[in-house]
Amino acid sequence: MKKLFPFVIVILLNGCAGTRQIKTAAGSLKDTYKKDFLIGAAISWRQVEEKDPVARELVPRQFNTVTPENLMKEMELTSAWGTYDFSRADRFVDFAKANHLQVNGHTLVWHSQMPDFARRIQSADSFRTFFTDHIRKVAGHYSGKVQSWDVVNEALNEDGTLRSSPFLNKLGANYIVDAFKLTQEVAPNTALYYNDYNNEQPKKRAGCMALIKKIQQAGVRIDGVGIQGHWHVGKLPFKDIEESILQYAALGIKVAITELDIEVLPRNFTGADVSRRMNVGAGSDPYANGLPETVQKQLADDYGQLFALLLRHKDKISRVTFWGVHDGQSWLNNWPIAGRTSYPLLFDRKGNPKSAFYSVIKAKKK
Ligand code: 9MR
Repeated sequence: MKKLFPFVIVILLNGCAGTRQIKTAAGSLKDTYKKDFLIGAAISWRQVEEKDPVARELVPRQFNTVTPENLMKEMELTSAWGTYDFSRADRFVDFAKANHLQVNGHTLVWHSQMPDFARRIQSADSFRTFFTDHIRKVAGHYSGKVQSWDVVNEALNEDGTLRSSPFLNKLGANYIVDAFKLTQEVAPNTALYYNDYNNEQPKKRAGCMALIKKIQQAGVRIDGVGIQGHWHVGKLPFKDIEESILQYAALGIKVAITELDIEVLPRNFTGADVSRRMNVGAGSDPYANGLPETVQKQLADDYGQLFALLLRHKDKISRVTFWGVHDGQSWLNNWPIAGRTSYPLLFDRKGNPKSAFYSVIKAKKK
């Protein structure tokens, strides 16, 4: 009987309450990785409002940090010069506090999702006023309430040069240093990150390293770099990821995986440039009726291998955040083609753990 004891408990629990108890028996990500790094998820307004019952159950149990998927972006906070509405973002912060979750602010400076009025500003002086006021206002408002900020998001091209944007074009190449300096002044106790996709790739990584060094040489604080981690099943660049962790950490900063998901649907390019789209074609939504076992397994293997790699470098990693709580919420259902059925995360649409979830748990136990 002694030997059978744990099995009996699991069977009893399963018998009593169906799938809910299977999840409990499977363990939790945040507890499994509690000595290694934070485990997070991006959450939506609907989830903050607690209208997504699957997320309501999973978020407090599985994660210890959250990122607002959209709620703190420029366009969400201000739509007219000098006017700010923090009500929804504040509700997000309250939700995090009530559920004992840390918060990563996302994001202060991004060329996408800018309010129309800011896009229309012609003069460089006025644009600088908008830029300065925005950072002071937003980072100041959340000082002491968010543990980290993605200060600048996606400022680099694939070849490592600076991306053409209203920020670069109106403020010049030093705007990134300025952004970190302004944030540091109003949020002295918040960890400051530069965040991008594909910055594990050698050319973009070199540009990212140069950017980080430039900030440091200006005597301005930068605490970490975010590698977003929008990867594709069967094609994870493990070698580049490992090399990047080592190189970034050698600059004296932490590395976070900030927007992790693994796409299983066909796409003819990599990365996460939201302005890129693909046309609907034959076979562009192949798994509308379910994910084949072979792909499910490949997804699980990729996730397992990735977490094993991250664990080897846990001293350099601060956080791993998934870009969504469950498959039903993922942006990949609507990008780069709207209305597809994607399966990039660890929990399915009903909140049940997938094979990939068990691989991530097992990676720790090995
Ligand atoms: O997941 C976000 C989606 O809901 C938005 O429509 C989209 C457009 O701005 O942004 C998505 O999040 C992006 C993140 O803010 C920055 N890196 C790429 C992410 C996926 O596009």
